[in-house]
Amino acid sequence: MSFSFPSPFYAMADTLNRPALSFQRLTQQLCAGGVRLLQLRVKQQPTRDFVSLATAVRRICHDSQCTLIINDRVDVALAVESDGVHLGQEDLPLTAARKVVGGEKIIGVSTHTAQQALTAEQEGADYIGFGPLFGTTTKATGYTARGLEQLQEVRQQVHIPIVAIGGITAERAPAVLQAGADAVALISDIVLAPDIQHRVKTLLRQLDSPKG
Ligand code: 3NM
Repeated sequence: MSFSFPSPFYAMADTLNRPALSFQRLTQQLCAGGVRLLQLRVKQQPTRDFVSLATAVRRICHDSQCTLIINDRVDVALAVESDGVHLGQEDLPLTAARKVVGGEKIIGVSTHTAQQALTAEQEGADYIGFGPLFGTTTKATGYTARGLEQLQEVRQQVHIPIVAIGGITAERAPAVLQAGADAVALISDIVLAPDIQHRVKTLLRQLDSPKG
């Protein structure tokens, strides 16, 4: 069965090393703002800590009917019974990940070129990430900004849902959907906002009105 995003906002729970902000608190604020799809992006934590905070985040998401995707780690996704897992180009290859998690879990793959996008689709990804769409300092992707035109080209070539990522703001988000993305992922614009819940609501309003 083909997958579709439950929301055009794909939230990313990444605390960006803000010591005052825990993953749990961030997830609570995102869900309170109306998030229905969230990736837990944990990069520098021992596996035990990742599992323990993923368990807490899973509970919050479950209570808010929010789909939870775990970044990078198939084992953590299985352990906490998340809805899915998101893989980078350097992580477990898609076909291997599918063998491990079976057919039920959502698998998304980060892609940066049309070729990577096509490969991910052929190998059975449920959706792809495409980026960096604009300039970003949040992640050193090794790729220049792809821009809306490349997004449009990828949209013409793949049929699975696309979440665009990288340098997107609430104000720019409607144009990204118009260029063919099914969802937008934002980190710094949301996580660094003084009032995260309010910023989420602003974004969701922008995405609701076609012209932003
Ligand atoms: N992946 P911000 S860009 C996590 O291109 C991530 O695959 C990217 O953060 C990719 O919204 C990126 O702060 C960072 O720019 C997105």
